[in-house]
Amino acid sequence: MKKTILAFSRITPAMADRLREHYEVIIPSPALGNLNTQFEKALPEAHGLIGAGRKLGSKQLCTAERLEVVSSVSVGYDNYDLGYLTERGIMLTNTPDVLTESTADLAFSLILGSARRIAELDAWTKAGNWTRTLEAAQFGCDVFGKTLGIVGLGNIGSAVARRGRLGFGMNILYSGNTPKPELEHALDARFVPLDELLANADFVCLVVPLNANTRHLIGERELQLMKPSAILVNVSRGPVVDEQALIAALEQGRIRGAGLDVYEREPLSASPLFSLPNALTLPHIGSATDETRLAMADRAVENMIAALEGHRPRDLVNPEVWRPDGNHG
Ligand code: 8YV
Repeated sequence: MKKTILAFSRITPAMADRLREHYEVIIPSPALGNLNTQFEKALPEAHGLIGAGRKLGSKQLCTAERLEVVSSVSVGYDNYDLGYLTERGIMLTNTPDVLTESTADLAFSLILGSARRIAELDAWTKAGNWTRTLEAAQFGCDVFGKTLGIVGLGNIGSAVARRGRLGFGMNILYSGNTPKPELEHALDARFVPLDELLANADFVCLVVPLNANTRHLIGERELQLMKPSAILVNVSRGPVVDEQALIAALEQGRIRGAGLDVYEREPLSASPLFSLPNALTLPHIGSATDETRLAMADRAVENMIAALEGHRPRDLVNPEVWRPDGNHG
């Protein structure tokens, strides 16, 4: 009998077709009624779950008795209760590497977009305001040659550092768990404590995973440490920043601006951020390019097939559950 895969968010038709070559595939659809009800009804049948952007832990998965693998179409896996999955011997896979460059591109878009006030001035031009000379109060700030502080020098952080150093002649500071001597050598990057980074960077770019240590890593105290001329960029996860504290800092002009792709609650609606001209707000699009989403989809499907066929998936987040005899579930 074919194994069953249940999608817990939209998956592309190409992903569905590839999975259907081997498995029964259930994709909840708005045309068939409530999505949650469809998901919950199908859960006890599912050997594999695939998707992104949904919290999955003991509460959601207690009826998923046959579950062998959760294949997440994302690099971050803060939505999943890793301890619970591991305890149950359920594999969790993600899609690292393939979104590194597009997310670093987006971080740089936010750096440049905030520094040069791109969205604000685009709206100004389109509103027909360009009948008079731009005022000095509308000027941006330089990026070239400034100091870029990267919080979390993993794959994405390193890709941001490369852009900053090689493309924009920036001085690179970074903080995190461990120094990366190879990058220090290649990019002249300097490993410093977070407080030192905050006090010296013109741009602070957050690229850490969300976990108990990084939740509200940037709060009122940290924002106070930043230069009034500095810009905060977040392409990691919203809860890494205390959003209320950030809004207060932006309202009071305690920092120059913020370029945000992620928020404490997503999707973001009716936020004070919307009326702040010094906040650039994007709808979580770090990996949202045609090429990257395709690559993420392929990787997630490959991980799923490997796991269900008894091969070790390439991107296994919890290797301790791997049993070479393929005796999962
Ligand atoms: C994903 C992300 O695109 O990969 C991640 O961790 O944050 C995003 O780039 C999103 O989770 C939807 O797949």
